[in-house]
Amino acid sequence: MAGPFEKLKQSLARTRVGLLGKISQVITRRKIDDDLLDDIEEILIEADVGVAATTRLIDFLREQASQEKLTDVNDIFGLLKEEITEILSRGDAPIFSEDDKTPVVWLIVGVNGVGKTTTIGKLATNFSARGKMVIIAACDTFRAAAIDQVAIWAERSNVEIVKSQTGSDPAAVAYDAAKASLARGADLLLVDTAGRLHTKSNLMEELKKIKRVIGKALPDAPIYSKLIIDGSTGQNAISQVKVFTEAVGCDGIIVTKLDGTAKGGIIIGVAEELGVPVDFVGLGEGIDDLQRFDAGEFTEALFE
Ligand SMILES: Nc1nc2c(ncn2[C@@H]2O[C@H](COP(=O)(O)OP(=O)(O)OP(=O)(O)O)[C@@H](O)[C@H]2O)c(=O)[nH]1
Ligand SMILES: [Mg+2]
Repeated sequence: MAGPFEKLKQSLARTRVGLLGKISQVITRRKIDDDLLDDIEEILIEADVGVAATTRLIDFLREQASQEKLTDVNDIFGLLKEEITEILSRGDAPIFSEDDKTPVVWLIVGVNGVGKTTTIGKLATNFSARGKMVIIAACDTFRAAAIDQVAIWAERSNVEIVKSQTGSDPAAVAYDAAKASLARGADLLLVDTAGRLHTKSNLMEELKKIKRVIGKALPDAPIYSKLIIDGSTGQNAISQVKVFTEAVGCDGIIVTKLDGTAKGGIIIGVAEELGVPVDFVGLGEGIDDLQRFDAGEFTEALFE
């Protein structure tokens, strides 16, 4: 079986072709001039790296060229790798902090179908394997079958779940789950929420209410909002981060479905533009297909 780094490399294959494959095509036997930088700029934009990060990368290459640190086209990769690692590192943060009071709460939010529930299953498995006591709150009471779906994940990862009926108030479920986490001495409460269009303000209000209610039940507990982004979304991810951040904050993002997309460059765009840390990446539908994000490793896998 492939190791985690091998898996990451395989998952990034299409993104790598779209980004580095195209760059290697344009640099063949060409000298470093504005034309070449324009072509690289276009490739970065097309690969969903975003305007801010692309500008930064091109400016960096131009500056290196003017200082004659960049004279050979083949050095372009090394320099890009260095600067991309730098961009992604700014978003690197610890998952649990030493002085967190438990239970720590992770409010898992994001638009429809991005992989919130699946990611909760993966996280529950991951953390309980590391000896943390995890409880899941089934707060997607909106979509029929959502409660069963998350309950299956709870069973697979062997963690407790607090749930109610479809149609019941998600904030009430959140409150019960928060109280249960405290009573049982849980380390982590993972809150599954209903998918919502970030443009629907009433649904965003509901999320705020869930967060508020948990804060009442657990006045000392840190409540982190983790935004799930579908890696194949492209530039829309930026506005999703902005809107969710306005509603409930955004303490970290988890980028799913990086396997099979050519748009993985969005991670670089989000890190540069919004400075939000990437906590994990999702690389498949299975319970083990979640990896802790590491800027150096990610760039290494992207460039190999
Ligand atoms: N390939 C791949 N598929 C994924 C990944 N994460 C989730 N999925 C799939 O994406 C689909 C939606 O996942 P869910 O976890 O139900 O998404 P959700 O955000 O909870 O959806 P709603 O609750 O309806 O908003 C499922 O078919 C998952 O198997 C991933 O990292 N890679
Ligand atoms: Mg869901």
